[in-house]
Amino acid sequence: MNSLQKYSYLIKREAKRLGFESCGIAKAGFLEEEANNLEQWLKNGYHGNMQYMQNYFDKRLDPRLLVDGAKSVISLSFNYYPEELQNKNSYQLAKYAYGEDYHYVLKSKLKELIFFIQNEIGEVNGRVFVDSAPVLERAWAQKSGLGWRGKHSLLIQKNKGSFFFLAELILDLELEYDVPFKTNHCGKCTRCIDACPTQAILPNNTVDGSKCISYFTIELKDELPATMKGKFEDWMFGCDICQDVCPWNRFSKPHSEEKFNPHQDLLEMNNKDWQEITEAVFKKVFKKSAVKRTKFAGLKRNINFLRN
Ligand code: B12
Ligand code: SF4
Ligand code: SF4
Repeated sequence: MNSLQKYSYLIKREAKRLGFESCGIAKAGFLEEEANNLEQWLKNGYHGNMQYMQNYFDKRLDPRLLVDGAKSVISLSFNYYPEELQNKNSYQLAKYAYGEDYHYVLKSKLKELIFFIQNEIGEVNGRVFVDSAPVLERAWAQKSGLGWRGKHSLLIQKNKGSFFFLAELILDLELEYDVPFKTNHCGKCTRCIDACPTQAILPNNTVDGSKCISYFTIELKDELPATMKGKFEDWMFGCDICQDVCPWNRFSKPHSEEKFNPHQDLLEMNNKDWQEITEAVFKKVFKKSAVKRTKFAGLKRNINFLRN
């Protein structure tokens, strides 16, 4: 085993120990194939009011502009599929938001991973990323061999489905690179496209973010548009429809991260409980949750939209 292979092996072993289910490595460089598509996506206004998607265009396409001397992008996945689902007679919350905010939970694991690398390998510089940075996370995951992009645009793995988060480490360390995932296993299936209640999934593996229920219920700070009335089914925060109908998700297994377990009340609450929710209950049920980002008023806005 040469040193590149040895370092890659050690990193993957430690990532697994920290709870990451998959870990793949790609050579850092310019994302040529994605450049035109990203430009087109923005030109078409698919980002809606998510202004942050317009920022750092060049950095988003090249991790070497995010980390000096970057050589490797390490992509990681972390399962969030819950053991128990919400009451059926209840407004729905996206499954990723049941427990503690994943940005904090995963960031601390990524920091542990980078400390491990610095201790085992030596002076390595790098940064950790989860979701909010200008990194095209699914493109890197595919390049690192983790899986393919479904028609709903999310990353899917054959034996695991798609209910996992993605995260990255960008390092100035050369490593052994995995083979990009080249095949697509959606075939003729169009279940996600057919099931999306707002027709946000376009025919070319692209999602018009400005039409997605997740965008409306989480990202949009203004009033919800009347044209969307009656289209959100029961979703009050995020939306899992395109993943729930995906046949690959029959392989989802419950996660084992205690911090992602929901407050018991969250599972038991029904529509009436949600309609009558007080700020005190909101604070209790969503103590460290990503739902706090919409604030109490945001969740109330969404619930009222589903009600009236
Ligand atoms: C912005 C964003 C959103 C937006 C926009 C969604 C989107 N699909 O872009 C909104 C708010 C709607 C959203 C919703 C959700 N999100 Co989100 N989101 C992001 C974020 C921050 C950036 C994504 C991005 O860069 N979009 C921009 C476009 C340009 O990217 P793209 O889809 O790759 O575009 C390509 C295609 O459109 C294609 N294309 C475009 N035009 C054309 C034309 C042709 C001809 C062809 C062939 C291709 C093509 O090329 C483009 C460039 O590669 C990422 C985190 C990150 N930093 O990457 C998380 C992320 C993608 N989200 C995630 C999740 C979990 C969700 C939700 C499931 C949450 C929920 N339950 O409510 C939903 C799923 C909705 C869906 N089906 O996409 C996870 C996905 C994990 C996974 N397994 O893939 C991520 C990776 C966060 C994370 N760290 O885990 N999200
Ligand atoms: S998350 Fe819901 S609204 Fe968004 S693309 Fe998927 S099915 Fe459509
Ligand atoms: S529902 Fe079908 S088309 Fe959509 S991502 Fe899953 S396999 Fe692909």
